[in-house]
Amino acid sequence: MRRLVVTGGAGFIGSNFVHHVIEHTGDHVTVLDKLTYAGNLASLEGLPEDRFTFVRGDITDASVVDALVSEADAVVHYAAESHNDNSLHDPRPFLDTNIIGTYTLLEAARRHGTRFHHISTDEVYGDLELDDPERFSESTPYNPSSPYSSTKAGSDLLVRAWVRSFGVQATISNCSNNYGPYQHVEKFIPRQITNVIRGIRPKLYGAGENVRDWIHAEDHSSAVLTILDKGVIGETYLIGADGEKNNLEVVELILDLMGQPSDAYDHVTDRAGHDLRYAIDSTKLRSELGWSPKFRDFEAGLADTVRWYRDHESWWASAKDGVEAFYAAKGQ
Ligand code: NAD
Ligand code: TDX
Repeated sequence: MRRLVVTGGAGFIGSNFVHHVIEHTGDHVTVLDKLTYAGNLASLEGLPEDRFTFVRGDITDASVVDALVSEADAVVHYAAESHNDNSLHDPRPFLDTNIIGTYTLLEAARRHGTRFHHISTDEVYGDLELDDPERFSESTPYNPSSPYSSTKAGSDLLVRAWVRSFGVQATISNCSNNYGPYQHVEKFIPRQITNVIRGIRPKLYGAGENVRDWIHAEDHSSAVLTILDKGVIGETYLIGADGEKNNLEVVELILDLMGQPSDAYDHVTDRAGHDLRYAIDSTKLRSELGWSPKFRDFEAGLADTVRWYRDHESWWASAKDGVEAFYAAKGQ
C-alpha cells in the first residue's frame, strides 16, 4: 500500500484519479485542495474512510505541504488554475498556484526524497495548423500562447530543473483536452450541455474551426497510474486518445444528442490568442509503458456525459449563473 498525496483532488480530473486509485489499487490517498471555485467536495463522495483523507489547504503554503509530503510515498500534482478564459481576465492566480505552488511542492519532494508526478497539458506546445500532418510529441519545442499555458510550461520546466539539479524523482505527463462527468460548467462541453438544459443556445467562439484532441478523464487517470507505476524518472509522457474534433462538430453532436436542431447555436466573440489545433502523438506511452485508452467512441462517451449533467443538476446549478454572467460581460 502506497501513501499518495493528490493535489487538486477535488477538481475535475484530480477527483476522477482519486476514485480510479481507490478502485484499482490498495493505495491510501490524501487529497490536498484549496477548494477554490473549481473544487467541489461532492466530487469525492463515497470514498472509503480508511483509505481516504481530505485536507483543505493551499499548495503555496510551505508548512502544510511539507507536513503532508514528509509522510507520503508519492505526490501526484493536479492542483492548478486551469481555465484559459480566466487567465486572460486575471493572470495573477495562475502565477501563484501554477508556478509558486509547483515550486513549493518540488522543494518538499526534494527535502523528503518523495516520488513526484506532475500533471500538465499539451497546451505548453502552442498550436498546430489545421492541415499540419505532424502532431505534438515529447520532442516538440515549448511555445505556449496564454497566461494559463505559459504558467503550465513554467511549472514543467521547474520540474525538469529539479530533476536535473537536485535529483528529484519526478515524471511529467502532458495530456490533451479531457471530457466526462464532474467538469466545471465554465469549460466548453459542460457549458454547452448545461446551456441546452437551461434553454440557452450553445456559444461557439469564432467560426468553431478550432480543433481539440478529446480524451475521456477515465483514460487520463489510467495513463497517470501507469506512469506512476512504470514511468522512468526524468521522463515526459504525452497522453492522448486520437480524438481530434473541431468545436463546431462537438456542438452539433451535443445538439443532436439533446434532441435540438443542429444549427441551434450562436457564434460569439473569439478568445484572444485562441490556439487553433492541438493533437497528441502518444506512441511513447503506448509502446514503452503498454498503456491504451478504453473510451474509443467519443459519441458514446459524450452521450454518457450529457446524461450525467441531466441527472446531476444539483452538482452544477450553483455555479451556472455566475459563469454565464462572466461570459456575457465579454460578449461570449
Ligand atoms: P480544475 O480547475 O477542475 O481543478 C483544479 C483543482 O485544484 C480544484 O479542486 C481547485 O480547488 C484546486 N486548486 C486550485 N488552486 C489551488 C491551490 N493553490 N492549492 C490547492 N488546490 C488548489 O482543473 P482540472 O481540469 O481538473 O485540471 C487538473 C490538472 O490537469 C491541471 O493541472 C491542468 O493543467 C491539467 N490538465 C487539464 C486538462 C483538461 O482538459 N481539463 C488537460 C490536460 C491537463
Ligand atoms: O463557450 C465556449 N465556446 C467555445 O467555443 C468555451 C468555454 C470554449 N470554446 C472553445 C475554446 C476551445 O477551442 O472550445 C475549446 C475548448 O475550450 P475549453 O474547454 O476552455 O478548453 P481549452 O482552452 O482547450 O483548455 C482545456 O484543455 C487543456 C483545459 O481547460 C485546460 O486546463 C487543459 O490544459
